[in-house]
Amino acid sequence: MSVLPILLLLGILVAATFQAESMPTFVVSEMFQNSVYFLSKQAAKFDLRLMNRICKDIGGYLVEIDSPKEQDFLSKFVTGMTRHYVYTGANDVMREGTFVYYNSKKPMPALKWYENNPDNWLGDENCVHITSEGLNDICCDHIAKYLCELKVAS
Ligand SMILES: [Ca+2]
Ligand SMILES: [Ca+2]
Repeated sequence: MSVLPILLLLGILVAATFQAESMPTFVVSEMFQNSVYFLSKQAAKFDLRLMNRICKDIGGYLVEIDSPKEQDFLSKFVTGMTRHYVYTGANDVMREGTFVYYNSKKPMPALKWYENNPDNWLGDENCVHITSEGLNDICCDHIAKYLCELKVAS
């Protein structure tokens, strides 16, 4: 019996493992106030816990928008960068209609929503992505990109 098929299979397994463990890469924003933002280059099935973990691995957390100015900055940063949804850390998973940030658990302040949103469409929109015209609530598991926020010492 030839060992070639076994070697090929091993090669595929090694390649798949390498792929799964390779670090995601990011596009980095300019500094805004005391933060820089990392936009994931790869789109992947979103998961609040997993993406916040990845953000933590690089020293940050899933983005928490604290002011209309910060929203404006981020909306400009991601617009034109990608056709994918860009998730934030905001969600109303725990309590419908009450948006909080995943990492800090702090409530999301009053920010600009996209027209007629949040609408919890089909009763299943508990995560929040950035659009050029405001925030929109969507399902938590789209294939999408996400933003990490890293605090920079002032
Ligand atoms: Ca909701
Ligand atoms: Ca919506």
